[in-house]
Amino acid sequence: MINHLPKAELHIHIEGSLEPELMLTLAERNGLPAPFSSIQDAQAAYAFSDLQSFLDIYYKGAGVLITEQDFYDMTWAYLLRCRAEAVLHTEIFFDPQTHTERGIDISTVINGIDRALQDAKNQWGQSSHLILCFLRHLSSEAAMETLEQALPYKDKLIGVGLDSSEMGHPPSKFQAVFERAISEGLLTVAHAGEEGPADYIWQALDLLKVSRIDHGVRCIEDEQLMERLIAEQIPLTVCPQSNLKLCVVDDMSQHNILDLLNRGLLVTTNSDDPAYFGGYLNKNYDALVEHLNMTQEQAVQLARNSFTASFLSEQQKILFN
Ligand code: ES4
Ligand code: ZN
Repeated sequence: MINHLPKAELHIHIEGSLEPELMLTLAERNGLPAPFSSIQDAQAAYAFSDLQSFLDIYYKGAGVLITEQDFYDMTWAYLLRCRAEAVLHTEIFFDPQTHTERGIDISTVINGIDRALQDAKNQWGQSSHLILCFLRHLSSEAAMETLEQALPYKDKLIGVGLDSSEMGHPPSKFQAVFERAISEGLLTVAHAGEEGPADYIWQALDLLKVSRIDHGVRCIEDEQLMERLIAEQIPLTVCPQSNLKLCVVDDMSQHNILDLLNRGLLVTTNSDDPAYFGGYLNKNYDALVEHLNMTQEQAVQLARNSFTASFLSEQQKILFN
């Protein structure tokens, strides 16, 4: 039943949907050394101890993406998953700096992803938005430069976000960049409270003016913050399988997502980097049923929240609900 529930996905890094099989195909197509000698080797390497240990492998994997067609093929594979899993709407993150730092033009990245989104929309009505993420381990100047490079493609973007290594890179570092993005009419989100403290969630809200918090599970450590998130119905895009694989939680049975839901927070469930964390959106719903005894009603609430928390217009939300 849950697998067929109409859902939206609000936290998916498109580079994190690059499966080992396609990675090896693209490496060969581009005449590059394969990041792994086999699919089995790749899967064996996907044993992470924290966020950084994952990011090191994730950026290496993204190195096989060279041409516009590569970005198209990666995005297309994810969109086929959306169709198969009743993900009627998806808001996709991409990391341009992972590619521009390697000499790939931002137009190659955006045009490849966008062409796949348009084809899926035309072929089966797939709804989607695209969110440009800044890498927070790089400088705020580099983020500002990336924003400038992206502005000619502004019409293809709904907003900007902040991802990569959280500790030591607080939201405050990017306040000026986000102010500029907002002045250009872009919405804002940020990863906060995944590994970082609750204070980073406050900063994301107050300094970056975010509409949603990505992850945010450490909000539970700050009761005043909890009350604000409930009162203002600020969405959290929680990623259970990601939190397990990156050791944010020791065991899925200890995940706080249903506690947050029951307290009245607007929480959603998402796959984050499905090729690396062992599954797409339905796998994340299934894990909550298996390990947290999630009820049918709670699953329906999460699915409903995913549309409520989306950047669809109020009119579009009515059509989906
Ligand atoms: C990410 Cl799980 C996670 N956290 C922060 N940045 C990311 N980029 C891709 N996945
Ligand atoms: Zn993420």
